[in-house]
Amino acid sequence: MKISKEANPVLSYKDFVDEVINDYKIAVTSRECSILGRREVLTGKAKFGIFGDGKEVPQLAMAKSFKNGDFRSGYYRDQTFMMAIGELTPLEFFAGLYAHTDLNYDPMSAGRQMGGHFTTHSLDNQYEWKDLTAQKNSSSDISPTASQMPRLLGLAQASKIYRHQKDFDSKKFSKNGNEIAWGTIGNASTSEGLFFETINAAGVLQVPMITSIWDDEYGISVHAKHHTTKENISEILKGFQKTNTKDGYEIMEVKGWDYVNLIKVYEKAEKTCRENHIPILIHVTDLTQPLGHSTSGSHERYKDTDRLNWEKQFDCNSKMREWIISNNISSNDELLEIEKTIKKQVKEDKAKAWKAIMSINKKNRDELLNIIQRIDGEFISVKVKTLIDSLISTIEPNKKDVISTARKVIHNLNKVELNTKKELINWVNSNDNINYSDYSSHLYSESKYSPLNIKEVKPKYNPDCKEVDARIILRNNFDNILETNKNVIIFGEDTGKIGDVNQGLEGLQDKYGEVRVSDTGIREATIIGQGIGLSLRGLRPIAEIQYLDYLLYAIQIMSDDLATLHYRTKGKQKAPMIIRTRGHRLEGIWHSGSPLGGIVNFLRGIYVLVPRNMTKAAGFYNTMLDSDQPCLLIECLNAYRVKEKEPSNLSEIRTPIGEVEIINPGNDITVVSYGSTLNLIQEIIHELSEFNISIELIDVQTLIPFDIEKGISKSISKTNRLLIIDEDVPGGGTGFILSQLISEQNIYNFLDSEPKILCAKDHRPAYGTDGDYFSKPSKEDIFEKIYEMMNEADPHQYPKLM
Ligand SMILES: Cc1ncc(C[n+]2csc(CCOP(=O)(O)OP(=O)(O)O)c2C)c(N)n1
Ligand SMILES: [Mg+2]
Repeated sequence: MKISKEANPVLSYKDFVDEVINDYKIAVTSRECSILGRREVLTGKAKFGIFGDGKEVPQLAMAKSFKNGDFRSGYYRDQTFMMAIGELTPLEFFAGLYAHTDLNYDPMSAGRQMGGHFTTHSLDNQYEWKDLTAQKNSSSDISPTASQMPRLLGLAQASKIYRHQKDFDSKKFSKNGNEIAWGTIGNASTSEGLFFETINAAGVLQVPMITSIWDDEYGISVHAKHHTTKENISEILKGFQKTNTKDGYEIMEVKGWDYVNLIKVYEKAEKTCRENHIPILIHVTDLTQPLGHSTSGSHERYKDTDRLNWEKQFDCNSKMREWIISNNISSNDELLEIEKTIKKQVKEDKAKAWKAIMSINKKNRDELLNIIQRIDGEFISVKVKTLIDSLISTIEPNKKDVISTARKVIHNLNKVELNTKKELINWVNSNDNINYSDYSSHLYSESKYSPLNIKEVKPKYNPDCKEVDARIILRNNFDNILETNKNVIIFGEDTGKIGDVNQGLEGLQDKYGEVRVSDTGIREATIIGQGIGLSLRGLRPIAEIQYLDYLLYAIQIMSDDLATLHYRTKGKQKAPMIIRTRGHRLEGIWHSGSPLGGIVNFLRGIYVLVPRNMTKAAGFYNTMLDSDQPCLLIECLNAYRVKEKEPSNLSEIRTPIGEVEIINPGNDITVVSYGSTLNLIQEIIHELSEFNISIELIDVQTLIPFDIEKGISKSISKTNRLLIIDEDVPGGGTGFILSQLISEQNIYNFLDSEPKILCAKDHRPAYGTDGDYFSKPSKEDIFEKIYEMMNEADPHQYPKLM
């Protein structure tokens, strides 16, 4: 047998034996990591473990066909694959298990993710793209089952785009679109909608995507009979099979312990997929879970004796071992020797990983004790002494033990003035910086491309400039973008042929072709997944979600995947996509929502931009495309046909991020709002002035990040009154704004009266003009609320209205 004909056309018998033995060593190493990893959790050194045992052999086969430039999007069982492609060592495996915060030890997430969540580094230390065609790539795993699927679609589609559209800048990302996106998923996770949505979309798009299903018949304790019709996922997906006349999938099935056939199947799949961009599904059956699902329980609770016995017999590593001996590739004694050596090596690596963490923690502890022990004895209370003794007796302290002791000691020295106490406080503060960097950095771009570094360019207007429907400004701006930024592609429902439902892209598919401006199926989660995957491979997608109300279908993947990506890789991957949507006030429950409270809270990690008009929106698109930060941009649904003046410098305008704008200066009340509601408020400013009320109206413009220069509190320091208005439910967007103003801008001292909020009713907005009027803040509501605040301030001049 030749293991890999393609890679090794003249493989000698010795090379063949070496390759098999090397594979076996990887399988044994991986298994040993699982066994020792489980023990580390059960003895309390690590918190949680979920390992790759029972799935080793198919991953060796997959790794053989995985080439430079390819991408994996998988899940927590793939440690053997990561070892086989040279991206995970046992030392790193244990460093991850112990949550080492140094990327040099845990390159997967610097301790931010639990073990079993793998990644490779796409960015160098300056946040520039590495040459992804010269390395094997894995997108960063996340825990929600099947959530690796949406981005897999985009990773695969990038190859198709690079192959067919040559003017994209593909140097670091693709060689003629030859790269495959490899997905892995557990059998039970195929029950998720995200799986089916992705499989269908990849079939439609015909992208180079190979999805392997690791089938061990269970999802934790739940058997396949509760998960999958006919208990067989490849059987029920047969309708997707390609025929002579219709595009579709190649579907393959193979036993997970059958080393030889696995290699053959993967080689065949690779060739078909890489050359012809045909999506492939490989159903790998007969897998086992020898150590149980995770460290949280044991599988003896739910598998019967027959099943447990079968799993022992069909353990893929044991079967591979049997095959090696029966084919005289090696002997039992030789294999025993190999296994012994590996066990010893893994044990040593485990010890090294632990020592690396402990040496930092012990150094911290010694530094702390050195300071505390210099505090004059008379100030050491019994309580403080107990704290110190407890820390000294903790043989293997974690960071928390050390810092929490330091802080408690400071609490107990509250009435004492001492130089050593100051030293102690300084020590804690300096650790705060380190701990911030270890646990809280990289939520947003920290590179030189951060949008916060991009300067505002204001729109200019010719003296004879005409007013146009605002959508024209947006369309002309997208035209400029597509013309000048070759890596931008725009897609969504009704985005291509008709140029979106509000014609902000009218005519642009004709001008730039179907690759650059395209229609998608109705599948919000995978529209976002496409965007994530494409941007992980250097494209600049603008993914359109037709209405803000339907963002809820996509919010899970935005929250779990996109929003955490840069953070969970500690800056080693980025997906600077733009999510374009339209929302706020129109008609009916599902076309006028403005659920910003949910959005801003779910999407920390993604900028949330809420332009009040299309000129502002155009400037935001331009700013964000100069940056490397993902964002959600919400256009006002009722503003496309409102007239706006068209700037003469459209392609140059840049709307600043994190800056509020005072759109009406005033003295009595600071009124804060955003999006469509602003226009209503603007419309009553004149009426208010007739009642001798002057409001300072502030457009927040960007909810995340929020008012970095603290413009709102400056305004409140002048007016001493605050009213926040939006059209979200109570406690939604307005709650977020108020909490920002209290915690970041300390507005309490500036206020002469209670801060007020005006927002929509608790329910979704009812349909029609009247539904809108009685569900959301109306002009009369706004007027009365403002007047009421003036009445409270000066009842004489502003007598009660009603
Ligand atoms: C959305 C979601 N629901 C539930 C879980 C908890 N969970 C983690 S793994 C798992 C079972 C997955 O089984 P399967 O896909 O067959 O993979 P296996 O562990 O068997 O390899 C469940 C229910 C989760 N991580 N995400
Ligand atoms: Mg399973």
